[in-house]
Amino acid sequence: MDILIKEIINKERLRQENTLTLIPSENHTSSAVLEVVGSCLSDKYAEGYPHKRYYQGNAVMDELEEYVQMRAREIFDLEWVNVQPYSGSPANLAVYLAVLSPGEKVLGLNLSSGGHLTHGHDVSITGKWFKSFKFGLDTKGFIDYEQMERVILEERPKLVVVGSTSYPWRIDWEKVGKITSDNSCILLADISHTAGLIAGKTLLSPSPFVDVVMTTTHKTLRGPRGAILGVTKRGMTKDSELAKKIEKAVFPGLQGGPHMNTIAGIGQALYEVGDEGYKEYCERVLSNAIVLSGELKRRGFVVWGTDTHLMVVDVGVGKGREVAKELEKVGVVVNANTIPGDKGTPLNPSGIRIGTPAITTRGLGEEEMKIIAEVIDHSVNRGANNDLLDKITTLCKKYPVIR
Ligand code: DSN
Repeated sequence: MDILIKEIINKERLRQENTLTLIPSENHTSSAVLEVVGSCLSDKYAEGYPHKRYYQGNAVMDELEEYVQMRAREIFDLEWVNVQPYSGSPANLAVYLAVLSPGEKVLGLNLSSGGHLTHGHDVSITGKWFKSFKFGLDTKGFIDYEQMERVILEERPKLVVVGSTSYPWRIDWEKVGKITSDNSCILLADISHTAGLIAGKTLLSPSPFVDVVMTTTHKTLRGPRGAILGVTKRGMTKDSELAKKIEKAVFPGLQGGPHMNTIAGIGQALYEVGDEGYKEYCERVLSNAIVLSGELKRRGFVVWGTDTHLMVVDVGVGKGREVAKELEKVGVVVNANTIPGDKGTPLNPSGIRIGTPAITTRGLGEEEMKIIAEVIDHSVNRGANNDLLDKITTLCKKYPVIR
């Protein structure tokens, strides 16, 4: 192996082991997932779909893809799935391509309210090539469902995207489902952040209430970096051609050969949903987040959230990035994030986003959340110091990343 690459991998492994990952979209995969992703499956071109490939030698790949599709359909209660998207952004874009023509209307959650770039933000192709409308939050920091309904009635978007990247509360899928129940629009649920908790049945599945489901596979789900797209029974009823349109949009519309090693890794992660202990992992992700947000509030922080795996903490106007850097010095890895009504800038927002999936995978529990809250409090208010670093190092040693 290239000695430099080997050293880099080793440095990153040590970084992960010696710090606590509190970025809510990151996690630690099992050694089985890593092994599968690094296997000979990486060598095979399999453009097309099972039994409709453009290359010979794909009987084994057909078997693999159909097997992973079956698991994904069952776990997420979907009528049809596609496991080929390279990641969340191309997966969302495939739905736009399937449902909209350039210039047609889409509605999504504002970036500053916790939405994602691919939900129609101006700098994304989804906001540049399509006419994008937004909904936001009410005065209490919850999704403003009335505003969502009002914009739908006024603008009649053909696609409504509901999901988030930093919105910390559960989404009322039943309510969103009712608002979008007629055939004038397709409702896409982007469950990238919560998919693992939905798979574990700790959070409610949106599938009965929405038309299309998209999830990345590497966040709470603990798989490799990839994505799954699915059409629900409701989606099939609204448009019997929807699955076919999305299938064509993924390949040949947007992608070439699927990454079969990643698809197998997704299959492995879905298999692990059945592991003894998976349900407990999901419940502890939530209880850890609730305890951590409670402890931070008790210490005087203004915290947005939570009843999910993540929260956003107000650290002062424009100070998110500075605070995230200070926390990294004591081994606490978070990212700067906007808070509702942020008076900072997108580059220098006023919050930090914190999530519990990766530290829960390592085994940390409620007592450790209290220590993390103390370290965050002291680092933010008095600056990083060696005592704080020692506290985090002790936790890292006690709860190693198990591969
Ligand atoms: N980058 C992901 C996240 O951190 O939530 C979303 O794409």
